[in-house]
Amino acid sequence: MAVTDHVGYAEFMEGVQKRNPGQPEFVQAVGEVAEDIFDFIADKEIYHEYQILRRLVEPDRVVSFRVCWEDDNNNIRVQRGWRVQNNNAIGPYKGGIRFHPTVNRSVLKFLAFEQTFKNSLTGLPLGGAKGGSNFNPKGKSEHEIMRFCQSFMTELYRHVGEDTDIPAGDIGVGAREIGYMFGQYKRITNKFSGVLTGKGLEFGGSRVRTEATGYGCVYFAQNMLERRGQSMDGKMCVVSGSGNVATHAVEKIIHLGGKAVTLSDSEGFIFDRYGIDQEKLEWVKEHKTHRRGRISEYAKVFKGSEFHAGKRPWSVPCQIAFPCATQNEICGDDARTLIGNGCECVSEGANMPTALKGIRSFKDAGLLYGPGKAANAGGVALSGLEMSQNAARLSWDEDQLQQKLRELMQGIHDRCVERGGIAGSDRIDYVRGSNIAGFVKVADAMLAYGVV
Ligand code: NDP
Ligand code: 2IT
Repeated sequence: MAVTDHVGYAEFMEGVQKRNPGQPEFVQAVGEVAEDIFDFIADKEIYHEYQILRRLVEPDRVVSFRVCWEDDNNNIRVQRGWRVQNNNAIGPYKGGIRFHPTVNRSVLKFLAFEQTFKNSLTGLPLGGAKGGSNFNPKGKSEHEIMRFCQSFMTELYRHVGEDTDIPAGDIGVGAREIGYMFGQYKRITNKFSGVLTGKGLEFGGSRVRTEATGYGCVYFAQNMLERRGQSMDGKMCVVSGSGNVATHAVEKIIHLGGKAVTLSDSEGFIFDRYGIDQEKLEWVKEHKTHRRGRISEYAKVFKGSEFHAGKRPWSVPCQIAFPCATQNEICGDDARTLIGNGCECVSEGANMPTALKGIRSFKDAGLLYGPGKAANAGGVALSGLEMSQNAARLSWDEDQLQQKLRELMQGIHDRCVERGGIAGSDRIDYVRGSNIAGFVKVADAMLAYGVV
């Protein structure tokens, strides 16, 4: 094959911009990864020759479909659904489903792209995908949620399967929604298979899957700290979000002796000067998951806490920050505020919560900075273990799975260290480490397949 002219990073990104108009989140995610990959493959002609990066930024397919459902007042409602199957070089497509009004093609393409690197980094045989809908679950009745999930699966079922594509939860999709979708899949196909992960324990779900993302992202912080001879003990922690990832991050912070003082949702954040203990956390879980309440209520229930409407928690001084809500929730100014207040470590439970300017600030300040594709990979890793259990028709016990989660997070951390060393320093660039480690496995599998 002829030696190709190398396209530089700037020219490559210009092409990505041009081919993906109106998709800022996708372009942002590609830009962050491509910078490191260009550097890494500068002297590796084969990756250029086979256009590996150019192929990785073009999803294998994007399926877009209509989702019709009937609300409680018998109005016909129409939503848009998608499944973005980014890459299946190292395993079947795998990634969550998000129900949120901000969901669009750009958001799902960024998430599916990130997922490809994240899943590779886990060391498990999982490709990358993401799906979802612009459906807003807020304020919907139980039956409306059920009808929507069933209608969503009525189309999605033809694109997924236990060896093809295995969706799971994400924002707005938890155990309840997975149950409705699994029930509909089973009904349509007459198959009981591990087509979704995050299932209830009664029908093939795995222990520890619910906790895995939040716990994993605190383990990742702990791993980064331990490498510097430090621990979580006594550390002041600021957490955003109050959903699955945030609440389980707080739980693990408590287990490891840290002090979590904030939680948030789309309306603002609460600050609890006494710290969020297990009892208060149980209230939050019940309030957010079962009563679908707002986090502002926390300040009315617990003395010593206050609610800050319309604000994010990054102005609260802390040593460790755990962004666990959504993308781009830490902008450049927020990052500078965190650094100015003495923050030493950031571990991302959410996907791409830090904007590019924020990442640059964290790197320049030498923070221990664990990007989402590494720090929040515990969730999908446990999903991988749920798939293994389903395939074997077994269910592993709690202790075994808790131990496996710790090992998986340590493995992910160590792969970042292996690829992310900074010359002339003992510091690690976890962004570069995760991007390169995630890339190499996928790229080498793609080389083995030839031009497909
Ligand atoms: P949940 O739906 O359980 O919770 C989401 C939380 O984030 C809620 O508190 C929500 O507030 C808040 N939030 C969502 N969107 C916004 C927004 N646009 N602005 C401000 N706050 C917002 O989702 P998860 O906890 O599962 O997911 C949180 C993050 O973690 C996401 O980035 C997700 O992609 C990522 N993640 C999740 C994994 C999982 O296993 N669940 C695995 C890996 C990553 P409100 O209630 O007001 O909407
Ligand atoms: O972003 C993610 O990694 C998830 N939402 C979990 C995906 C999964 O398949 O468990």
